[in-house]
Amino acid sequence: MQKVIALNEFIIQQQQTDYPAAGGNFSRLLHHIGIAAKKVNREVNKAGLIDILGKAGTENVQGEEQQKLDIYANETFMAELQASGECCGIASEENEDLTTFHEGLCSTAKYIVCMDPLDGSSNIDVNVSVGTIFSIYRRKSPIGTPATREDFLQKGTDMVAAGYVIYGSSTVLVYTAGNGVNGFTLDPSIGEFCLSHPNIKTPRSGKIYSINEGYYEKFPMGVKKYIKYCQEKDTATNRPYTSRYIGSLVADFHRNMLKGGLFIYPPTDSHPNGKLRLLYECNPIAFIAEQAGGAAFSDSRRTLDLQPETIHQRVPFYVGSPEMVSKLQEFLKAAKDI
Ligand code: AHM
Ligand code: MG
Repeated sequence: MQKVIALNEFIIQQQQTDYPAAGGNFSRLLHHIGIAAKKVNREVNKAGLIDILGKAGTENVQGEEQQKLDIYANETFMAELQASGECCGIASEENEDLTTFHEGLCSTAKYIVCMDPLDGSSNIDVNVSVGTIFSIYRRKSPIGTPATREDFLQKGTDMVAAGYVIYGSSTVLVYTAGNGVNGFTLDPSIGEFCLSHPNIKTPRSGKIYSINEGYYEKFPMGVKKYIKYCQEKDTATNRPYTSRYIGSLVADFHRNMLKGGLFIYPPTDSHPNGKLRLLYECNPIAFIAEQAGGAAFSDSRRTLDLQPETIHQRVPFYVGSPEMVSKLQEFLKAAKDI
């Protein structure tokens, strides 16, 4: 029988080989993220059977309508992170302010977490895949004191780990701790995330471009020209490419990372700085992309090099196969967009 490696076992093994002196704090944090993911998965899977689908009748800090599952996922991840005793603060898409823990179990916690508990949740009512995105940083302020804004406004290059969970036809948890990317599929029969995608590497180029073309008229000229380039026939470069856009970042990125492709969310009329949030959407995805051999840019800058200014800051985002990212940048430069 093939040996199954469960997420917890994998984390402990990695800790022993990569960080033999570590005390297990980080492993415990990831373990609790896994528990929260299983709880959210359970609710996402029975959506439709119980009264958890649909709008909650409230808005989040960005004026976006909250779905009931957004609130459930937020509360579940917050509770598990606190219960781990390893998290001293959380920035969440669903919370206007930071949440900090510095007493009791969390008095020695050294990690802060930025998260989008349920990304793409406007798709949930129609059974489209949604996801959780998270990033983990070491706090800069002294342990035992309330975490500060500066603890959260760290550059992506300071990230300790990042991951996402995709609740799709199967549920997959993908994470990196800066030493490659690994994916674990939830086996519902034993309730464990099992290693299914070891050492993920993205193709250097691909045939998929992902962008909401409904906003075409308002895109920067370089993006418009790049889309036309994707659509032109040229056998030498495998064009025309295929357009695939789910409208759920985790699902779009996951597909492109495995198959080769480019995800683009440029500035638009309604979102002049781009729609996606730097701290808990772009940076974790950028870290995973780079660890898989891909690239991630926000206009001319490497996303991970940006200095965050606010918790809910939005940036343009181009992520995927490295040769496709470079090609898009050529078009942006030629059109003087960047
Ligand atoms: P959300 O965090 O409110 O769910 O919004 C983020 C989502 C991403 O998953 C997706 O890439 C994007 O919004 C889709 O936006 P649009 O509908 O403008 O194409
Ligand atoms: Mg989101």
